[in-house]
Amino acid sequence: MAMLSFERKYRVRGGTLIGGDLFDFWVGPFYVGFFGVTTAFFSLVGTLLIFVAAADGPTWNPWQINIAPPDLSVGLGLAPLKQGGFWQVITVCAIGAFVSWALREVEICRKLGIGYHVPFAFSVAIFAYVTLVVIRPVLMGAWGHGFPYGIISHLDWVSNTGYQYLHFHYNPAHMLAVTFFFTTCLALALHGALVLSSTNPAPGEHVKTPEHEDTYFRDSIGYSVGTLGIHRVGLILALNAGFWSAICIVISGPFWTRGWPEWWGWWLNLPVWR
Ligand code: 07D
Ligand code: 07D
Ligand code: U10
Repeated sequence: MAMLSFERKYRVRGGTLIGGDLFDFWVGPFYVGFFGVTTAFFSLVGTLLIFVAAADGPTWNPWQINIAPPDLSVGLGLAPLKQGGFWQVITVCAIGAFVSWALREVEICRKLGIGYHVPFAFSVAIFAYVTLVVIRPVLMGAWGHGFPYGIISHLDWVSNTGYQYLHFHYNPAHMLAVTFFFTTCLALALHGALVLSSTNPAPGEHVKTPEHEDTYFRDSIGYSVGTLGIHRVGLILALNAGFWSAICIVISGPFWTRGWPEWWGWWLNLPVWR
């Protein structure tokens, strides 16, 4: 079915979580819905506040704009706008926008009658972000532990935070997260390559079947996970990358305050070496 005639068929009312028919319409290609309105609201207000806060700073160089969280001395209190308050309101807007976007995804899934896999996956990214700017700062007792909003400044935060624990590569959850990121790339490269190799043949050649794809991996590594299976594998790998990222940062500070190399002391102290 051509895309446009399909859209005519499914673009009917219903499936909304909230607001009934109120915002149940499309603007051009975009479905709106109650959560489209809240997404638009939070992202507009949040972006506007980034500009207002930047106007207060020393530069309009997009790389150098920096909107910092409050000083650690503010603890978990509210700060004046220009001393971290902007960061706090922008954080509320960001979470409002991300969560609204996820719920808008849910409404679109309900309209289509498909599973909630996409909003679930996006929720893991939101979880990583909320871990960085809410969960970990709350556990450590100050909003000042959140990362600053700025292209270069957030990199400085990652580096500084890493070195506070001496050598972040020794964080075992960071190892898991990094491994999942690398494996996700490997899996996507293999999958993209395999699908193109069999379904996008040279001119004059036949398109091959999923059996060809299965057989390629049986021949090369002795096992094929299958054409549906590879998508499960991909999703599980990618979700684990985000999940273990959140874990690696939330344990740094709230649950482990020394250098990460020291954590491996348990290994050196195993009775078997003595
Ligand atoms: C390709 C989908 C499209 C999304 C894009 C990002 C903005 C920000 C706002 C000037 C894969 C849009 C960017 C809206 C502009 C202002 C105020 C997604 C794709 C193109 N980072 N990070 C980047 C964010 C964190 C780290 C780039 C966001 C943590 C490192 C971009 C967040 C830590 C490096 C960016 C976030 C961290 C980057 C490319 C939120 C650990 C790089 C991102 C909300 C996770 C790389 C100069 C990309 C770079 C980079 C955005 C959080 C580390 C500016 C929105 C605190 C080490 N990050 N980041 O392609 O070049 O993502 O930086 O959590 O090297 Mg970051
Ligand atoms: C948080 C983004 C969420 C995004 C959302 C959506 C918009 C809209 C609009 C485009 C989680 C945003 C959308 C704004 C845009 C339009 C229209 C994703 C998030 C909700 N590290 N490290 C990680 C590696 C080192 C350190 C994670 C590698 C050093 C710290 C990942 C290396 C030290 C932290 C990772 C390496 C160090 C991390 C990041 C190599 C520094 C974190 C991915 C090869 C000296 C962070 C939760 C992530 C983390 C994190 C990889 C090196 C420190 C596993 C490969 C040794 C302090 N590192 N790292 O989390 O876990 O994505 O954050 O050396 O905080 Mg690391
Ligand atoms: C996959 C796949 C597959 C496919 C695929 C894909 C995965 C099976 C079949 C998809 C993959 C690709 C296309 C590949 C490329 C993708 C990437 C590399 C990922 C990264 C993507 C990007 C960088 C693009 C990001 C772009 C985005 C997010 C779009 C930006 C959107 C907007 C600016 C509009 C958003 C819409 C909203 C908020 C809802 C509706 C709102 C409007 C239309 C705006 C108007 C607003 C209203 C009417 C509401 C009123 C607003 C109010 C009241 C607020 C007022 C506030 C005031 C303060 C006044 O597996 O194979 O193929 O294709």
